[in-house]
Amino acid sequence: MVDKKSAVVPGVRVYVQDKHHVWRLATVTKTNTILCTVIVTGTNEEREVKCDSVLPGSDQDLLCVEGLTQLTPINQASVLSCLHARFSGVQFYTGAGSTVVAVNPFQDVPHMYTEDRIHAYCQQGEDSPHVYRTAGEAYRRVSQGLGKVDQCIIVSGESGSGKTVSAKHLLRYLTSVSNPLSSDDSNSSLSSIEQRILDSNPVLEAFGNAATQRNNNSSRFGKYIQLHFNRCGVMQGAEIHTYLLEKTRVVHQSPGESNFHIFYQIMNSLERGGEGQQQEPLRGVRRDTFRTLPHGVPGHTHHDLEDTLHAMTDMGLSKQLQQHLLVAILYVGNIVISPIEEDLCELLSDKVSQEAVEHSARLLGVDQPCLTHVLLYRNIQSGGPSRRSVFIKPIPEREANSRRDCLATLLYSRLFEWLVGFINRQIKPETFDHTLGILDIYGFEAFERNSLEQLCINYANERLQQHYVSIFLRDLQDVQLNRQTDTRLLSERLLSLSKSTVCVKKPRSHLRDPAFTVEHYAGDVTYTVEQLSAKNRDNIPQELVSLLASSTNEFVSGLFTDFTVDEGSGRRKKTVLGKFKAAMDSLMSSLDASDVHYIRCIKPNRESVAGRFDRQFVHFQLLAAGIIETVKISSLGFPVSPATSKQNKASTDSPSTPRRKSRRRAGVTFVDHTRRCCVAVMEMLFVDGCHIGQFGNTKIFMHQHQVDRLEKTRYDILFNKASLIQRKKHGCP
Ligand code: AOV
Ligand code: MG
Repeated sequence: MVDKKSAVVPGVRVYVQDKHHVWRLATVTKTNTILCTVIVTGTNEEREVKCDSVLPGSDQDLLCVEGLTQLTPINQASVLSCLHARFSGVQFYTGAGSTVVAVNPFQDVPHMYTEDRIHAYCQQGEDSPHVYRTAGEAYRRVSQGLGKVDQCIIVSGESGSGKTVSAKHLLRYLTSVSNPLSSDDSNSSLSSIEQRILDSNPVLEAFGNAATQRNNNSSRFGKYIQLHFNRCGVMQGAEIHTYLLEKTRVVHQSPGESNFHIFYQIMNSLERGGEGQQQEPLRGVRRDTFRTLPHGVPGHTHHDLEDTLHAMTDMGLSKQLQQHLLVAILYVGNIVISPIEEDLCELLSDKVSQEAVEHSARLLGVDQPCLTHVLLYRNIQSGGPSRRSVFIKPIPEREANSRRDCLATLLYSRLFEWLVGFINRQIKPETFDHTLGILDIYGFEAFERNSLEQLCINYANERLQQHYVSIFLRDLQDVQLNRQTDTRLLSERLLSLSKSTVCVKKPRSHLRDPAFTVEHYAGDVTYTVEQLSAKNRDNIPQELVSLLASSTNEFVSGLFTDFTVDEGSGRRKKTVLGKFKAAMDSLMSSLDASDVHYIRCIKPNRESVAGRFDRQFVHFQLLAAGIIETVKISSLGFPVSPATSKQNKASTDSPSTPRRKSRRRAGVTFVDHTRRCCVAVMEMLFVDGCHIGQFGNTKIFMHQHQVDRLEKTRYDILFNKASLIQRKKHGCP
């Protein structure tokens, strides 16, 4: 793997493959053309390895390298070892060109997220890798009208890698810096908008997150929050877009997993004598009253509900409404259907099931016999539109069970949609100029049994990965103009990472059901076919919707008055996957119209514990995500960022033609003059003697870290003066 065999000579440091450590640093002691003998660093262990199996080693103190592009050499072993060294040194963020690699610490590191740190990044020129640096850079561009102006920060990584926590820190930074004056006037309406945006987080997390095998607080929906700014960079509000809530979790959880947090929070509160506990439908209810609440979430207490309710109250949400509806959903889950004969069934006559239908009907504001009827019978329409008649037909047990589950999931998903709409009405501004989006979507998942939910989640991750790769491929084309390097290999490798292959394989022995396997960029996933197409069709019986729309509970009926069931069939029917794909298309268009910044989250171990860096596991994530290739591309030189608009080009291009002409007339070759200025600036800034970049006719080609430093210096000089002038000019406070 070392490019030239001659490089493997005695005394040279190399990385050798290792079963446990993946790569280990070693020093070559002897060599012939095929084999070499090495001593593994830090041990006396001598090994004989093939010369073409080693990678060039690093002599650097890897902990000191803040940016992976500064590594010499850059390869999978040095990147892995650098992240490992930094993790051991409690440095969880590392730069990778304009991307920040965030390794999940799995422990509280409060010193990393203090107000002082925010201040340091915002005002004092701190630029070590951090989510604050990324947020600061995106904010700088949106507030100064640079690049494509609209910005987006994509937080990606596998389940449990730290995306949601990172997104929260990004949001906190942005709400804090976008309106520094609001802290002087806590009663200003602007500060309350920022508070409401922050409050939306615990509320949506309570309703949309759950404990899975991978993550105790796993996001079960995708979230794209677009912060809205005026031209001065003052936050005006925000809009939240959500993607496909995993609604089936309301009625079914895989072994070891839980229902959505909000249910446990309510149960914790009621069990401790919380509000509502004395009133009839809620009297005496406990978590174990309900079939769909398998077990509690470790680490969650009734304080969580207090937090959620506090945030809900702040936003003007009535807690009573949700509490009753949520308990109704749980009671629906307790209804048991029992077969009478092949095509006929009834509600089980035991106490639990009878109470369940009674309480759910009452809490939902519908007639109990009507509720029972829609669960056990279906309407069949016949005749043309003018002479339509309706027949009532009993349904088999399996279908009745699906109807019961559909009732619960429909209620929950409508409630969630309503909640998002409510929050948006609270935070959406009337006018704004630019947006800065934060995308926190569910991470890649591969369980024992995977169904439509995982297919959608993994499809979303594929699309994001393709987007990431396409940006770097675009960059690579620019680099090709600049350098004669082995960019073909890099682009081939990147392209291979953005393609997934569907191959239908035989079901594995322990899976009795038919299955197919998709070779995703982040690994193979086998999806069971059972229920997949039913879930994809997502048929919602009209009778259920009509019943709920006629509820005497205004909140419940309000959820369904404008709700229309998609009655299309065959090709006309919009499937879940079809709708999800359309949502992803629209998201990608929004990303294409923005400058994109990346936070790539890495999970250091599968057990989610502090202090453990599983090199194999991290190595796999680095390779799958294409991080090594993108670090190499960033290290090859420019570009600064994917943006290509005029303003952005101005930072790397030399002056425009008309100005050049007028200077020529004055007898000065402007190009030369500009060149000298540029060289002087570069020499002044990069006194450490490192390479100052390549000068072309109209462009300077720079290393990413040089660009970062230039941008930072420019920002530091301009920030205070320019933003003050700009604010005054636009009449901003
Ligand atoms: P995810 O968003 O990437 O998973 P989370 O952001 O929920 O992952 O992180 C999982 C857990 O890791 C959190 O609950 C924290 O305990 C811990 N953690 C993450 N980031 C930090 C940090 N910066 N400092 C301390 N602890 C952290 V998923 O939603 O499952 O894809 O779909
Ligand atoms: Mg998450």
